[in-house]
Amino acid sequence: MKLFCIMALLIIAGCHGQQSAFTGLGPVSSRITLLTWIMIIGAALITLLICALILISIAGPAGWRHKLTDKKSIVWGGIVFPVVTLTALLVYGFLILNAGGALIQAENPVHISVVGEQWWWRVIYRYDDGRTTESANELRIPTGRPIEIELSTADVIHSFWIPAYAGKIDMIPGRTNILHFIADKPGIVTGQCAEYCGGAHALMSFYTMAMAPSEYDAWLAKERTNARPALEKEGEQLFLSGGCGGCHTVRGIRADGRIGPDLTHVGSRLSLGAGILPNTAEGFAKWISQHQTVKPESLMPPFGIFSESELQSLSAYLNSLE
Ligand code: HEC
Ligand SMILES: [Cu+2]
Repeated sequence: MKLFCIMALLIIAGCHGQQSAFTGLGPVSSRITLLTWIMIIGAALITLLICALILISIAGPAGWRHKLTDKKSIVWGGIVFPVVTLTALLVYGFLILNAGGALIQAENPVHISVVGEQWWWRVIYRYDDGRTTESANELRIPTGRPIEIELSTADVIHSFWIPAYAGKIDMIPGRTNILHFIADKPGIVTGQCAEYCGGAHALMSFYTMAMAPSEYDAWLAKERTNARPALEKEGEQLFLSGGCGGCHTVRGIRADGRIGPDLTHVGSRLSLGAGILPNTAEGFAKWISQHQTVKPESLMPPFGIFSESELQSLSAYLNSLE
């Protein structure tokens, strides 16, 4: 019993905060939360009713017991009631599945594509003029506007889930799935890959930051620009000579690799390694020297080639890419 209580407490504690479907920060997730409550409370009431009926059938007065075996009771209680309840829930569930889509028709949505990669997220902001800007492991969105996210994958099946805003949708090879939602107010929440996708699946997280529309526009304008000229010349040199540019893009310098995350403005992001390390100079140093320990199986090759001071300047350079 004690163990059960502890487990239950742990599970309930997991429901709180940044990564919870009960937070309901937008109209889509609020509807999902309402459906969840209807299911939980409904299931509890029906369970109580069944328990009462069992008790009556065992120890109730003879008249009541007789009534229970009535053909009428069986047809109404055993067939009509479950069919009507389950059909109503099914229809309601379909309406909720469609809730995001209905929101979008009203207004011109913000277009973002997210590509699942083992084990990080490629995020592409799409503009009306057809141009794009790439980022990674973080989604920034304006509040109050419908968001349309195109979900695809570069390798295996992943599942994109921001519980505070919407239900999860799989990223399936060869397909593009669409997710719609709205963020009601500014704030930061986390999301997670929700489909086992290999070794570092549990370490495939990301942040979502909802911003006031004017702040978002200013941020996006900055995100579109090239990397600022390096203050850390030595760090930039190490980045280029270390071969980092073969896999990473830093717009504005000779680094246009497409295998790993775009690092043009990596210093302004909220985390490193898909939600694994803090975005600080120490975080960068730790990522470069120990990513195979903090994120085992990560597809970035180990780099043991840098001396301590080289590691410092390389990290300072990356941290300055705001
Ligand atoms: C063979 C390709 C490859 C090379 C070369 C490479 N990386 Fe990476 N890098 C990756 C991949 C893939 C990831 C994503 C790993 C993950 O999160 O699972 C990554 C992630 C990162 C991140 C975290 C980015 C983020 O958005 O969180 C940083 C910082 C980084 N690399 C820096 C470097 C530096 C510095 C070098 C050169 C010393 C380098 N990388 C060389 C493939 C590479
Ligand atoms: Cu996964």
